[in-house]
Amino acid sequence: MTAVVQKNSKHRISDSKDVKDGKVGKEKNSKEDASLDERPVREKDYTACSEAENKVFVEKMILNILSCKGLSKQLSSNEILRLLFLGKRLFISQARMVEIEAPVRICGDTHGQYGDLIRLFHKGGFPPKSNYLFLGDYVDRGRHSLEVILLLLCYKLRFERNIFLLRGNHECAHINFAYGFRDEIGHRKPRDACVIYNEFKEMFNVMPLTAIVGSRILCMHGGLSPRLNTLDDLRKMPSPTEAATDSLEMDILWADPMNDQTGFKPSLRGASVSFGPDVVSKICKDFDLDLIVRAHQVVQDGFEFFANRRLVTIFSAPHYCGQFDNSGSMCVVSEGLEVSFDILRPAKIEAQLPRGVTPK
Ligand SMILES: [Mn+2]
Repeated sequence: MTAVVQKNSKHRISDSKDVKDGKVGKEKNSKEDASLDERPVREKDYTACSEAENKVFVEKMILNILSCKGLSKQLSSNEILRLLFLGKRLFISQARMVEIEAPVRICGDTHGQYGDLIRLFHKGGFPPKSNYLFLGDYVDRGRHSLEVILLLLCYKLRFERNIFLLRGNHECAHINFAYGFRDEIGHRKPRDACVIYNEFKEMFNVMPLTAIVGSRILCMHGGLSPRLNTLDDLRKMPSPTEAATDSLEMDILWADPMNDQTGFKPSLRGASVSFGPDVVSKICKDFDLDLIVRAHQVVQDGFEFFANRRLVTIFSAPHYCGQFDNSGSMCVVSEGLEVSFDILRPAKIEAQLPRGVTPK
């Protein structure tokens, strides 16, 4: 695919090492007769773990999830809560707009399609062999949201400078309560569903919303906003945030490009805005950018350009929901900031499912 961006040497990863305290751990209802291993531990139990102990723990969780024998059996509630505690602590410590070096592979929506996530890694290389930036929407719709978000979280914890996870609009509680994730937790961890769901919500609220690759490629889940005036607006976005209506955060998570319009208009989704090609051109010029990469919409080939190749939509869930025959793709950004695409054709049968799930 054509190179659309140019080289820039000022690549830097700006993750702070400062780790602020997060908090996790709600006492279980005492009437529940949980075994010691299954009982969620208190915050002090997590914070007492050394970095070395956490590393061994995360490596074990990666192997457990990849073993595909069924996450409900492989990961206890306690282990999930410990991962969420570590994830929240890491996201709080990092910049609101993550600044990433190339090369990196940028992925769009995955939506609980765990088998397809594994196909993406088989194609692109499992972390840390390749660097990744995911643009959100890990949960809802598909049947294996827990595997998708927890595997990605484990990789983030183990290789924090090789994989970056942005938040999508489905990482918002009012959405994932209604579109599958809350129900999946309820079915698979019924006894601890409330506390697990609440900890996911708190972690999602502190995930970063934007990334910039090589100072030239701006990335987010949804799109642009009339409230966006400088890159510092993105660096200074509030955290935690529930991305309320009529806010910059909401537009970053929800907005869509729209042909045949100029400027911003209310979105046909009934939330946020849509924006014309002129908005993309102006932002690229004003912010000195070559390309905007976003996700959020199903596109037939897995990627689709807009605004004279100044914006591209990436979608990484092939055969979406079992109802579309779309391909998925990854946007491959080379060290010299050249852009190409790896395509996943829709598979009839979702590969490597952890449990006996009927083909979509
Ligand atoms: Mn979305």
